[in-house]
Amino acid sequence: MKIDILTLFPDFFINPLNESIVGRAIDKGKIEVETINIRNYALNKHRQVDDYPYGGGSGMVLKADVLISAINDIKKVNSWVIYMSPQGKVLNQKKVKELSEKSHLVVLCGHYEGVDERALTEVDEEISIGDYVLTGGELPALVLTDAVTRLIPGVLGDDNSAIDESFTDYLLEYPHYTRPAEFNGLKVPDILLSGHHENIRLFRKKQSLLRTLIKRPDLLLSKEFDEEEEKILKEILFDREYS
Ligand code: 4HQ
Repeated sequence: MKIDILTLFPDFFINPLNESIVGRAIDKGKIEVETINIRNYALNKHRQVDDYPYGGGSGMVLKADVLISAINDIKKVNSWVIYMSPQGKVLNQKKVKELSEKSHLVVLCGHYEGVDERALTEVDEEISIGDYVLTGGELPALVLTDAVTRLIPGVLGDDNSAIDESFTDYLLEYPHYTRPAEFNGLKVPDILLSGHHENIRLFRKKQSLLRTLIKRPDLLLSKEFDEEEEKILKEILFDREYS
């Protein structure tokens, strides 16, 4: 997987991409990330990338000719061009999975008031990271890069099935504990100390379902339940344990 990020602020990406899991994925060659300065594609002698909006108003608009020559220079036959924008579909784990299966992503980061609408003729998809307004598309591009990177085979572990997808998608994580077994009178649930792996797995799944029901019931609208999850939900609903 290669991710090309088109931005006016390439320096924005230096530290975040060299830290932790994404940094290691780049070092191990699992993913390649390149930042490309939009200004490299400025056409006129002033190296101008933006201009005043027709019709008036505040802020500057990134020029369509500059953006289109940048995108066309970078994109190949199998590229998927994304524009980070609050007008896009809000990113979720299903979309992240879909994007992680592409071979080349081109991510356009807008700034100021945004981009000349005509630049979107070269964009395959607009994606938002949430319903709030940022100063630019750089943080959204980093969010997308991070979420996609962890799904690339070999990034989190040797076996990507270790990230049990049907389980993790649209369910909150179960509670985690580490030593000591008792702290300020608060005990780690006995079952986690039992060594009974199947019971532990079911306990965690039930905790995930319960937490999602209570804290983020909206997530369950996007979720497909497997048989085991339906069984656990019935146990919860009827306060009963089936054997
Ligand atoms: N912006 N999700 C305005 C965002 C944003 C978001 C990016 C601000 C684009 C021009 N992008 N620029 N939320 O707020 O993706």
